[in-house]
Amino acid sequence: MPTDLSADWVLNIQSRTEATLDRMLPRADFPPQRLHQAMRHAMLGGGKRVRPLLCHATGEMFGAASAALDAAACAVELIHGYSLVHDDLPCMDNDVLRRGKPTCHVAFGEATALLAGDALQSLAFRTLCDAELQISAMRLLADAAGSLGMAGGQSLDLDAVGQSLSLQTLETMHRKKTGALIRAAVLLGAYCGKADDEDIEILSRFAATIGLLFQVVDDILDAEASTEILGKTAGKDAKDNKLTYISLLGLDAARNKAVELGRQAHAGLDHFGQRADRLRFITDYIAKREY
Ligand code: GRG
Repeated sequence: MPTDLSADWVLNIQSRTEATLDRMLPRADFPPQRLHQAMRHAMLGGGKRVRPLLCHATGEMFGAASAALDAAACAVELIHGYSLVHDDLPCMDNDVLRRGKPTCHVAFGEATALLAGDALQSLAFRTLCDAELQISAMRLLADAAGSLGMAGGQSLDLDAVGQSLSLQTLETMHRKKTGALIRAAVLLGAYCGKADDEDIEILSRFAATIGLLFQVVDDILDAEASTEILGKTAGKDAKDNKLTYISLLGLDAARNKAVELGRQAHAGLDHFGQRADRLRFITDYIAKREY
């Protein structure tokens, strides 16, 4: 697939996601206005929309209807948005900037940001109901977001502060914290297209691989930024000395691991031939992203 066509496709899905979220989110002037403004602040006007891209790319492989894909893609993105709002709170990472804007609690206060995250999560499931997707899609998203998925991964991350982790434990945490939602994005697309069990199994393995790739690249970018900005030793998170792939493996080995995960992800798509070209493009986009 020519790269420029894929780049156009990415822009198209990103703007389609923005427009669909804009329609789904309650209007800012509808009461309770402050809560609705906070939800819109968190969701609109930023983000790479990696999860919607994965959902659409997978669904298109199986000829899924675009309305169902819009709903599924936005449902995953709403869960992602909620997780970022809560992750930025003072009781978690205490971040002041997100997607180039003040974080939700900085703009609207802590209590409203907490509620906005809660309401975004509810809206995600409401969105799946509207699309009349099967119960299995709701179960998939609920499992990915809950205590055995993303929220559980965040809990393991909190428990790990100040501890020395093995590579295996670090990967278990990331598989849950970021990997579970990435897997849900891919599989929701497959569900929308009624993919068969064998294809779901292959896509599930592919999604697990790009979930780890996403995290290794994130750690590399963080390490490079903290080394550049603060002149810190590579491997420690700029804020709280969190353990990362860099602190466990070193920067060069982490870069090699990213290359190897990218190779594994591509190999996992061989089964689908050219149909999976968009997923190949997104894999490279995740591997080579610079922000
Ligand atoms: C609070 C329940 C709860 C969970 C939080 C996902 C998560 C768990 C926290 C995010 C913390 C973080 C920065 C993790 C690194 C990987 C990650 C998810 C980065 C942000 O995702 P991107 O790069 O962001 O897809 P955009 O803004 O492009 O959507």
